[in-house]
Order: sequence, then C-alpha cells, then structure tokens
Amino acid sequence: MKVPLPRPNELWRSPLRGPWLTSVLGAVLLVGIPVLFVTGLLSYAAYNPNLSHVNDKTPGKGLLGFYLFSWPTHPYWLYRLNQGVHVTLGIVLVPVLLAKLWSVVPKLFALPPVRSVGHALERLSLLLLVGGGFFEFVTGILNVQLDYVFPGSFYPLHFYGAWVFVGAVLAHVALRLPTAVRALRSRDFRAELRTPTSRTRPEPPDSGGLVAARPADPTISRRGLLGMVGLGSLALAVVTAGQSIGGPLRGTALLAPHGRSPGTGPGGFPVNKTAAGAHIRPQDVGADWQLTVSGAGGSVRLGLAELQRMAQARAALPIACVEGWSTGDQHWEGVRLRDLAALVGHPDDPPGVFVESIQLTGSFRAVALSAGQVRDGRTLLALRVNGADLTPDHGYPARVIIPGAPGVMNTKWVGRLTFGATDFPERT
Ligand SMILES: Nc1nc2c(c(=O)[nH]1)N[C@H]1C(S)=C(S)[C@@H](COP(=O)(O)O)O[C@H]1N2
Ligand SMILES: [Mo]
Repeated sequence: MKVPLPRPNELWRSPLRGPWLTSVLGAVLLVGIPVLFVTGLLSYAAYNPNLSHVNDKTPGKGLLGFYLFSWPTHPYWLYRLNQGVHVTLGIVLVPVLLAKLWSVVPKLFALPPVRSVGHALERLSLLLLVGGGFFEFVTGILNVQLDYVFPGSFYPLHFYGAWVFVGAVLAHVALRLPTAVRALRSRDFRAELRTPTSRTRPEPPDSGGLVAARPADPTISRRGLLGMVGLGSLALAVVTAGQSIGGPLRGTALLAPHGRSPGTGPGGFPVNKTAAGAHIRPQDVGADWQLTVSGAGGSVRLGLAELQRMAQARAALPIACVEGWSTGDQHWEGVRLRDLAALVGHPDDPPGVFVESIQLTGSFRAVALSAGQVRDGRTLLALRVNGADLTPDHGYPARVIIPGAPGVMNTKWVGRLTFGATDFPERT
C-alpha cells in the first residue's frame, strides 16, 4: 500500500508564513548582506595581503584578490569604522536570518527533492545560500567570540565562504526578485503594523508553497513577529556596539569577548594577548632589550634610552581589531618609523618595513607595512601611551602603532625593523 507523503505546507501550519513575510525579511537582508560583503572585502584589503605572504591570510586567493589596493592611513579611524560596522551588523542580522529561514522552512523540505533540471539548479542554489549563509555567520561569530578555533586559519574560510554565499545570494535575488516585489506590494506594511493577532489572517495560497495548506489559528500577529525580530536585533546591537564605540558604552558590550573592564590608568584599555600569553619574560624586555634597525645603509642597534633621546612624536590613534572591538583613541608617544628609516639609509621617501616582535611563537608576531604607512608621520614606534611607559601587556618597551590599520599590524614587543623588506630577513 502506498501512503501519500504529506506536503511540507501541510506539516508547517503557521498562518503567518507566506511570500509577504518572507519578502519583508528578505528585503532587510538584501540591504544588510551587501554591506557585510563590502566591509568584509575591505577588511581583507586592510591587511595589505599583496605586500607579503606574512600578511596574506588567504594564500591562493588568486582572482578573488582582483580588487586589492594599498590600504590608506587616512582617516585614522578607517579600520575601526569598517570593522565595527562589519561585526556589529553581522551580529544584528542573526535574528533576521533565523526568521527568514523559519519563514521558508517548508521549501527546504519540498518533495520530491528534484523535479527537473531547472528545479535541481534552484535547489542547489538554495543549498549554497542556506549553507553559505550559515557558514559565514557561524565562522564570523566564532572568530569574534572564541578566536581561532579553526583548522588552519579563519581568514581563508570566511573569505572563500563569502564569495560562495554572495554568488548564491545573487542567483537567489535574480530568481526571486519579481516574486518578492509582487509579494511586498500585496499587503500594506503600515496596515500590517496595525493588525493585532485577532485580525491576523493567512496570506492567500501561493504557488511557491509557503502558505500553510490548513493554517492553524494565529498565536501572534505579523506585527508581533516582526517586532520580536526587531527587538532581538536591537538587543544584540546594544550588547555589542559598545566594544567598537568604547568610552562609557564599553561596559554595555556584554557580548564582547575582550576587555569590558580593562582597568584604569594609562594602560586601562583592552588587551588582546598578554605578555604572559605571548611568553614574553621580564628579562626579555629588561635593560638588555635592544631594537635592531636595518635598511639599505646598514644596521643599528638601539636601546630604550637611545630611542628615548630621539625626537618624540605624538599621535592619538585607536587599536581596532578584526574582531570588532576597539580601544578608542589613545595618546601614543614615540619615534616616527620614518625617522628610524632615515637612520639606516632612507633619509627621504622611506620604503615599507618588516616588523618583528621578540615573541617567538604564535600568530601576529611579524607584519609587513607599506611605504605609505611608514611615510605617515603618525606611524610610531610607540614607547609611551597616555603619559606613561607602555605596560608589559601593551608591548613594553616598544610597539608599532599605525593610523587606519587593523589592530594586528600594531606589533607589540618589537625587536627588529627591516626597511625595504617584506619577509623575515633570514628567509630572503
Ligand atoms: N607581538 C604581538 N603583537 C600583537 C599581537 C600579538 O599577538 N603579538 N596581537 C595583535 C592584535 S591581533 C591586536 S588587535 C593588537 C591588540 O593590541 P592591545 O593588546 O594592546 O590592545 O595587538 C597586535 N599586536
Ligand atoms: Mo586583533
């Protein structure tokens, strides 16, 4: 005996489900996802990956790196803004994404799974859309919350995933836009916001199979559902944005993994990796510490006192991490990188520099900076912050600070600067 399988829209019976609701949620994502994509691509460009394989978080990016450009130092808050928007928006869109998935759930279980070649292609694009979206949001959130839990690196996964996801979004929009526009016009948004649960009726039956075949009685209005999603997003914004905005709002960033209460005093701003975490021992940064500076004109070794006797410059700059949090503007003081370049044979028009920490293990202990970054008079080898010596956790005795750049480029516990190099000198 053959038992007919129930159709998915017979199993999912919410009277709210329908093309209009799906299209409203889709319209929000249609605005948000391009912003995520663009800020994500910019964030990758900000690493100056073409400068050095040490900076390149996705070796083998190939054609996908077509848009890369030399990341500017103006405005000095550029990366902070970009990354604050990227991370905050990504988190804020989670309730919308979940609601959108809920709204189309009968589609995901449509039977038979494939009816024709066209249908197969559409299903495949849906798989890439749902899978790609899920992957991007999960890897992004894991990276902000837990740091590096991935095999290899987060960057290639999130970067390649973004292209797959956006490709699927484009295909989905191309296939669905006319239906979505029609659906949006089928109901008046403002009237919907005035409709209570008691007057909530299902949308008319649709060919797409979203509307329930036998709708249950409503337990919430469309206005209620959209309000719930909106409040969820708002709540996430409130407990996230403070980590990028800083100041008194930092305390509200309940979801921020780093430094909600970074202490007080001159070093009272968030720390990513502590000196102990980086295995920097007190004797490594004691009286014996020396900085090796090399360039076309040779090498010099400078102790802290010698660096302190050089011209000291000041710059108010934030550290802004890829994870979205920022320290806000801090008052740094130290030697301009371009002055150090002048010491070793680059009196004018300095080249880029390869910066190495004395830290021996772990990520982020070396980075290549561009000539443009060295040239900027606000790019410092900072010795002091907020009127005091750097604290051990902030990179004592010396760290790099660069306007507009990602936090990871602000190398701490610096031991060697090689002007004109883009890799470890012993490897070239
Ligand atoms: N040597 C070294 N420098 C480093 C890091 C590191 O792990 N080791 N982390 C980088 C990252 S990812 C960021 S966001 C900033 C954080 O600086 P802070 O801890 O002083 O706030 O330092 C950068 N400099
Ligand atoms: Mo970072």
